[in-house]
Amino acid sequence: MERITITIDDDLLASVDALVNAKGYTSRSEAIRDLLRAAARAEHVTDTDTPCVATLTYVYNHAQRDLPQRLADAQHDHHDLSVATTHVHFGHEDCLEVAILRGPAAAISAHANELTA
Ligand code: NI
Repeated sequence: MERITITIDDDLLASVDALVNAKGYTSRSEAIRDLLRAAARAEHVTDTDTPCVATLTYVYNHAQRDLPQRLADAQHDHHDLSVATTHVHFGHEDCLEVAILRGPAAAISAHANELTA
């Protein structure tokens, strides 16, 4: 194992310490190693054609011009990835949707990025 030095601002360091306490890590190093492993794993998985299932949850304002139509168009363009979508009228203008997706990891990741952009 190598020792490295990183520079981090006070607010972010406070978040790391809160995480250490909440999850019971024995040190900041252990918490940061875990976070880096998870990030590396996620990056690796989304870069492949590994078959996967995913849920994507997002909230949007249905009164925003073109947005509901653009979302529906994106979903129809990738109907092959879509298992089901649940729509909840979350407020007077806000809608919450949970999309259940299935397909190659890279395609799902790209579609999720498109939906949430
Ligand atoms: Ni709605």
